[in-house]
Amino acid sequence: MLNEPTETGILDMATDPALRDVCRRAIDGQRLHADDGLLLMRTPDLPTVGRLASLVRRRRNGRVTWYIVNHHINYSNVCENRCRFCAFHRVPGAEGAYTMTVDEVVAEARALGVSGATELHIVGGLHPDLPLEYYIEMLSRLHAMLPEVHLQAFTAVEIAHLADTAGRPVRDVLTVLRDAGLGSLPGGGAEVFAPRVRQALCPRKIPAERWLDVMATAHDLGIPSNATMLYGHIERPEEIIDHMLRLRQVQDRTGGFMTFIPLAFHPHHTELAAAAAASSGQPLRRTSGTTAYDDLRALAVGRLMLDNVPHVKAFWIMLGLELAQLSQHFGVDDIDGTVVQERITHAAGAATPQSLTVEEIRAMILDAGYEPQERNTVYRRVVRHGSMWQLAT
Ligand code: V47
Repeated sequence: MLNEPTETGILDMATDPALRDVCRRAIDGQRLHADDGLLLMRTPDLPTVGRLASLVRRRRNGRVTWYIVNHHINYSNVCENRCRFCAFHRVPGAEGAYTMTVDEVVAEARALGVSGATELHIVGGLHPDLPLEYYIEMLSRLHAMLPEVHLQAFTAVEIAHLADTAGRPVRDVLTVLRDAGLGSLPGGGAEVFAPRVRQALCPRKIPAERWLDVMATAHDLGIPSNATMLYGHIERPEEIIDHMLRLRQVQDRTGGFMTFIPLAFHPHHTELAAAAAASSGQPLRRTSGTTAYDDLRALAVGRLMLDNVPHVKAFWIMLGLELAQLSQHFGVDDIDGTVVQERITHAAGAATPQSLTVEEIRAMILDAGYEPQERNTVYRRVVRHGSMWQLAT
C-alpha cells in the first residue's frame, strides 16, 4: 500500500506560497472558485496540484481505478461541421469518406459475442443525408442482438443535428433513441465552450449553450452522459476554467454527468496544424501537441474544480499509456477500456495501440499502487467467470 501525503503534508510540501489558500479550501472540502482554478492552471507547482487532486480522488473513489471492456464503432466519418482540429472527418463525396450501413454496424458488433464487451461506444459525424430512422434502426437491432450490452451512442452535437434534420425537438429525438436502446451519451463535441475558441476552431458547431441544453435534456430523461474538454490548442487558462465551471453549473442542476474526460489535442493532419505551419490563423500554443504538464494539469484541475462529477477519466488512447498510468496520482480514477479500433485520434497521429488487453490495463493500475476494478458504463462493478460476466450485487 502506498503512503499518500497527509493533509498537512500537502501544505508543507507546497513550493508555491500562492497555492496555500487553495490547498486549505480543497482539503476542507470547500468549493473552489474561478480565481482558485486560475492559480491551479498557472502554478509551476504541479506536484502540489496533483497531491490535492489525489486526495480528492481518494475521498471519492478510494484506491479503485475503474476500467471497462468496450468496443468503439465509428459508423461514418462524413461530417458537415468540418472542425479545424479534426483529422477524422471527410466532406460528403471526398476521397476516404465512408458510411457504414446498419447491416455493417450490426456485423461489426456481432464480434462482441466473442470479446465479451459490456459497452458499445458509437460515434460518427454530422451526415447530411442519414435519416433519424437509420439511428433508430441501428440502436434497436444492436439492442435486440446484445440486450445486456450498454449502448453509449451519439454526442450531443449529433443529437442536435438529428433533431434539426428530422425537424423534431431534441427531447423527442432523445426519447425515441432511448426507447430504441440508447443507454447514455458519450461526452464528445464539448471542445472548449468559450465563443472565441469555438469561432476559431469549429465555427459551424453548435454553441456551448445548446451542447449543455442537449445534455441537460438527456439527464432529465434518465439518460446519463459524460463530458469532455479538448485542450492543448489555442485555449487560455481562463477558458479552461470557464469550461469546467459551466459543466459544474449544469451538474448542480441535473447530476447526470458521470465522468469528466479532458482530451489532448493531436495536431497531425489537421487544418489547425497546417494553418499554424503556414503562420495563418490563430497560433497554436504548441504545434507538436500537448506536454505531460498540460495533460496532468488538465486532469488534476478537472478533479478539483468539478467537485460534483463522480469520476475523471484518462483516455489512454489520446494520453499514451505511460501518462495514463501516472495520471492515477493526479486525480484520475478511470482509464477507460480495451477500446478496439479507435479512429478519431489515430487519424490525427496518435501513436498508441488500437486496443489493450484486460491484463495490460490491470497491470497499468496495479503497478501504480491502485486496485483495478472492471465497471459497466454506469459504474456498476462487473464480475467475470471465464468468458461470462455479470453485475456485482
Ligand atoms: O469531440 C477530435 C475529439 C472527440 C481530435 O465519452 C480530437 O467516454 C484530439 O468524445 N485530437 C470525440 N481529440 C471522442 C470523444 C470521446 C472519446 C473517448 C471517450 C469518450 C467518452 C468520448 O474527439 C471530439 C473531439 O473533442 N477530437 N479530433 C484531435 N485531433
